[in-house]
Amino acid sequence: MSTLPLFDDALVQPLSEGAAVLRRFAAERADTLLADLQAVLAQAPWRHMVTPGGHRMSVAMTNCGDLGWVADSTGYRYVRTDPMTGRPWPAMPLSFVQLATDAAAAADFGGFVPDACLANRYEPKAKLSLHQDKDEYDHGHPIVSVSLGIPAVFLFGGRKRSDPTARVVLAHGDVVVWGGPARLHYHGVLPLAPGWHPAVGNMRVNLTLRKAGPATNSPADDRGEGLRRHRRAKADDRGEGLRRHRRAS
Ligand code: MD3
Ligand code: FE
Repeated sequence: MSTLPLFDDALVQPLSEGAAVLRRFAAERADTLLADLQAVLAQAPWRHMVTPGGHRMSVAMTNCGDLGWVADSTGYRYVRTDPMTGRPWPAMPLSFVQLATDAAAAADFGGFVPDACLANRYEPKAKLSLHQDKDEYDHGHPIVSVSLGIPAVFLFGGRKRSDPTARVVLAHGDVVVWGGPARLHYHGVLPLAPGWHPAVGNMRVNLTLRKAGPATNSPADDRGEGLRRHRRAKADDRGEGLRRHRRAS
């Protein structure tokens, strides 16, 4: 007996092994996601973080969930408390969790449950330089990204900064899932062109849903510490600082 597909295959565009664009996957949920984001912003407003190199990021950011990504003079990391308010990050809205789990499943990553959402706000000219996402505890989990508002040109490279990059336009409601071999690929966003979207105005918002921390309250905690130690040893073997490749300028 046949089953209905969860998502139209024609709207799935593979980018590389482990990475797929799900065109308009979040379109019908966009208004709910945006309303839930407004509630997050009331507790944890947009802010421009400053990199360890002293550069103010052109993209404004905030977080929700158990862990939030921050940049400051000492580096890049996930923390439980918003440094701006001293309070825990707002809870992750159920609409975000549901979207992440559904999109990951449609891209064949079943059982994905995010514990962190980094929200990015692009105003015209804002950009994100080529970087890898390496601050999460276990790179075995995928990242789900949701684009809302005016379109942006996304750059998708390879495992080395010098690898060639493909350009992909990401529009309102598009979802991208990055896992497997694509998880550590370099990527970035070109400076945003001016535009207008009826639901979002003159900006682009990107939600990145992540599993940033170790599994908790389970024997997997022990496995997790073993994994962390293993990775540290590997990085030492390569004589490579953990943060060396991350978000340079
Ligand atoms: C490819 N954000 O927040 S989302 C980021 O559009 C980030 O705001 C971009 O890069 C944005 O770190 C791109 C797409 C994305 C997220 C994670 C990835 C692409 C990725 C991890 C590995 C490879
Ligand atoms: Fe990234």
